[in-house]
Amino acid sequence: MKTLNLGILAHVDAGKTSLTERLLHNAGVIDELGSVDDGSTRTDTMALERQRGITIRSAVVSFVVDGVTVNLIDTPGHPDFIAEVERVLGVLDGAVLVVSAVEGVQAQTRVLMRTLHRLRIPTLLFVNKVDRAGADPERVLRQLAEKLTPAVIATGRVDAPGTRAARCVPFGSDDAGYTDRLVDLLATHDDGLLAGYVEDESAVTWGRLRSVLTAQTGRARVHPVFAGSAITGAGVDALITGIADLLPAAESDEDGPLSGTVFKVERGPAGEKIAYARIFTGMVRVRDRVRYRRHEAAKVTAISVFEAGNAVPRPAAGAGRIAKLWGLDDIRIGDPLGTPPDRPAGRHHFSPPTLETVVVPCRAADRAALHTALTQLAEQDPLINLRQDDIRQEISVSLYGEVQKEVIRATLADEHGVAVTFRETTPVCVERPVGVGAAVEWIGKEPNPFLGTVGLRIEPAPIDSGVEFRLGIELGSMPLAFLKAIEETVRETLRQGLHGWQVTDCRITLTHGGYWARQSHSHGVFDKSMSSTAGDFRNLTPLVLMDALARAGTRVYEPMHRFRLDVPADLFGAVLPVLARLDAVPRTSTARGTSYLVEGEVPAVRVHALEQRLPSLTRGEGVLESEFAHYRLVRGPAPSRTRWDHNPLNRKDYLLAVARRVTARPEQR
Ligand SMILES: Nc1nc2c(ncn2[C@@H]2O[C@H](COP(=O)(O)OP(=O)(O)OP(=O)(O)O)[C@@H](O)[C@H]2O)c(=O)[nH]1
Ligand SMILES: [Mg+2]
Repeated sequence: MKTLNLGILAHVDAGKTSLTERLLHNAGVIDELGSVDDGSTRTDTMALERQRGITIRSAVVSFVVDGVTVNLIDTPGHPDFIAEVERVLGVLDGAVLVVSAVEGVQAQTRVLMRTLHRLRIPTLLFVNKVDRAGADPERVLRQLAEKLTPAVIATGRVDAPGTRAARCVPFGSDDAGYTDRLVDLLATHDDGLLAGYVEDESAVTWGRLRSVLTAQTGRARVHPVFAGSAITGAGVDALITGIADLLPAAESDEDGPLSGTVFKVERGPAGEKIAYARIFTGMVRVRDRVRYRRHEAAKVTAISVFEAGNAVPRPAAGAGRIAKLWGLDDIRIGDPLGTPPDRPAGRHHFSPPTLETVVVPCRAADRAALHTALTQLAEQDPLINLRQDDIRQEISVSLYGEVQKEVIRATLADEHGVAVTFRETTPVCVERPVGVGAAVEWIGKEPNPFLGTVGLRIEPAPIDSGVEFRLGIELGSMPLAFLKAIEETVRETLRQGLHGWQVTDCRITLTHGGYWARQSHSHGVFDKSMSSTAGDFRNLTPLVLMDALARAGTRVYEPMHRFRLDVPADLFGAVLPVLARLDAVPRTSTARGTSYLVEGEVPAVRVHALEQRLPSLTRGEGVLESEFAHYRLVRGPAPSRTRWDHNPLNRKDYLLAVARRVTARPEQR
């Protein structure tokens, strides 16, 4: 049987979970419709999700339509949980992007569509909530074309929108307006179609149009738009038909070598680790030994596969499937199984968390328990990026926002019995090199205590280009293991620059490399004191790199959000001084009827304060949307982050020696 792995994505509250529930119901998987408002849906299963009525973790359920098993992945819409969406993107065959017929295109809708587009994931759009007062599907359709992509086409019309009686009527082959619009859209990527249609309309059959629509949807060139209501069920059958007809099921080569990706990790009732993996090719069987990361092959002890509703135990899972795997104890999110799939895993599609905070146990005795609990949370959510400061005995986590903080607090209390508070949220800054800096240490020369020669040059690279590592020496001039050790260590070292922040947007060139070949005494025993090892390069590289970085100098940049703020016109004057106090910079303000739309930038760390001030400031009418935009140079003294140093002694002595040399030769700075 074919499988289609389908993501349901949207801005928060657009109705993803309600739609998932409705799809399961209409597909005959569940008899009774659960509701988000009662906390009874199949996919919001965490206590916190049920209490708060928002999705926090992605969840998988499935149904069968026209002989295709559809694995539905319901994702969270709140921007604090965007990491959950990120992990899912790499395993999808298609997506449904949900947009509310009342609110229309929202900040996260744009972010998600951009990403789906970039990844070429075939996507249908669903205009939900047509039954709600204020629903205006026509307006939303125009917005989709203006704000998301012109390559959209409505597949039907909505009668009586904004009422419980709202109905969706699909366009048929007899609707000339629809066929004209289809031809117009599809001809952009299919010259033959337009020529044929111009010559003889009747030659282009309905069947041909449908098949071109399917092909172009499958290549993510066009996006058919459906409309309906997850609550009344209007339009949902048409959506199910669209999913089955228009989205491409997974190619399933079960005979090839095993290749898969882990996109979710959870703990079972007995604390056992369960990995959710999408299998791209081959097959995984119970008792198979599978390879992931650099790890020795580990044994799969049990498998469940999603079939007609829930996950059911099976002896094997083949290509195309999503499988739950037991037994892979140290598996992590993003790990490839077997041969890494073509799709790049672990790449970031959204911006990383821009905030961080120190987690403080209420009882000092809970410190160890807190560490264990946070380590488990980090398995499920690696982007929280746990960091431990051994000197201050503090643990800090990275965050997208305050809601995530609250979820962490509640999870620690409910699931681990650890009560915590948080220090003030601070921004996660980055450092960029100012100029070019180079340094080299020679083997056998003071103060280099290691058996290796390493020379590195660091220079600024374009914004958003990340870290590029280049070889300035011949590839064959050093053993590959040493080169790899140097590159890995360079990337690791750059996680903490001169001020303790990740160094980015730079190019590092290995300018010198040297080693002493494996030496043996006459009796053939390996002599460590005369032979270079990868360890020498791992130890030496940070020293040389920090030396080069000190010469280049760095500047610290803080994360900034782009915001759109809709405020009642009469309160516009009162809002501006508040924006100024929060260090927000309004760039444009446009009058729109009875309201003003202010757009500008605000430091990421101030977004929450702005959100909190808004209701009282605007009689509850203000609407704020914000998303990460870029990093801005910090004015005034650069904030420093405590260095979490793995090898403080070595590095400190060395850096002191370097510092003395650098100050003695100021012309090199
Ligand atoms: N009237 C109406 N209300 C809806 C519809 N779909 C969802 N809702 C309501 O909208 C609210 C949010 O619905 P959810 O299904 O939780 O939305 P979501 O997109 O899953 O939200 P997050 O996962 O938190 O991003 C709930 O109160 C639903 O009852 C709809 O079609 N019509
Ligand atoms: Mg939800």
